[in-house]
Amino acid sequence: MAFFGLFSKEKKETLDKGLEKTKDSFFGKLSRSIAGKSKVDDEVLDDLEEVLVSSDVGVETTLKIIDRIEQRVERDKYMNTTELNQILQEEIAALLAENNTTDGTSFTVEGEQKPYVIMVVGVNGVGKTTTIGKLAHQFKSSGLKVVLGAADTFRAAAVEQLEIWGERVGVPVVKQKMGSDPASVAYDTVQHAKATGADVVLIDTAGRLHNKVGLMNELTKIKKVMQKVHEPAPQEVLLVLDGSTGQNAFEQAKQFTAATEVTALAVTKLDGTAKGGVVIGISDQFKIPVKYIGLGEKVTDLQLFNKQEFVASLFGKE
Ligand SMILES: Nc1nc2c(ncn2[C@@H]2O[C@H](COP(=O)(O)OP(=O)(O)O)[C@@H](O)[C@H]2O)c(=O)[nH]1
Ligand SMILES: [Mg+2]
Repeated sequence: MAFFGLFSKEKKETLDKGLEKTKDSFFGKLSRSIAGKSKVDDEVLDDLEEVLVSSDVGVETTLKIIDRIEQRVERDKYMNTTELNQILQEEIAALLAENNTTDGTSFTVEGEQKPYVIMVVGVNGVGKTTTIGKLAHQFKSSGLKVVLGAADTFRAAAVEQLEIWGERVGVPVVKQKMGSDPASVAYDTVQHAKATGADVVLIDTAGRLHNKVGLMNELTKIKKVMQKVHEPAPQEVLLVLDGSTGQNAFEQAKQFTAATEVTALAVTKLDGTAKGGVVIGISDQFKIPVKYIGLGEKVTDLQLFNKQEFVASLFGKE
């Protein structure tokens, strides 16, 4: 399929498999709601609206999609319900394309700003450490020298978990003992990266959103301290969101982007959930690009988010 270009067969299979539950749930609801109806009329559009909202696409994005389809029905006069899938796919793809963000491209980590520091933030359990491990693997595989910083110092297990990823992927992990100052760990990590000529630094952080001011202060402090060793750091602040929490992920994105400057988003755990529609809403509603999607627990289960591939997979025939 020419559309997928260099998108490998294996990656497409991971994406298709990861989105299976979302797809089954969405099209199950959709076909039930249009059963017995031949024409796309107001009633069908009302039902479609409900299907989209209940699939975690989000109210605002749903309204935009319905509006587009209404305009098309207006233009084309008569629209058969059998055409609805195709039209829905086209309109969702067109809507997402309007959001002018880079698509399916990685961070540009090469160049003078070495090391390229990516600070990873998000609440506990969303998949930060796992995403860091997967990212480290991708960067290393592309020939870059990577260092990880264990700045989630609140739980002993957090440091250990990052070390396990470091060993698995074959990249060094800079750490201190549990309970030490996260900013100090971040400082050491960037310093280590500079001394060893590393290209990429990934900083793991603790996420305690229940204290917004505290979190904001802590993230600001980590940034400032890193800047003492390396002025452009952090070049990216990657917010990780758990896609399986649906609208909750949306809320977290709102709160975090209000609390600190976020430059990119990763939406994890899309496998095993029917709430994958949330990626459509997040991608539409936030100016910050969704860079990565998590589709499983394996090291290879992290993909660059490509809107067109995502929509094509969601609507793809089995
Ligand atoms: N199925 C699935 N599980 C994931 C994914 N990303 C992370 N996880 C799991 O989610 C749990 C929490 O991840 P972790 O990286 O520890 O989250 P953190 O607290 O934000 O660092 C772990 O059991 C991970 O294996 C994903 O894309 N898919
Ligand atoms: Mg962690």
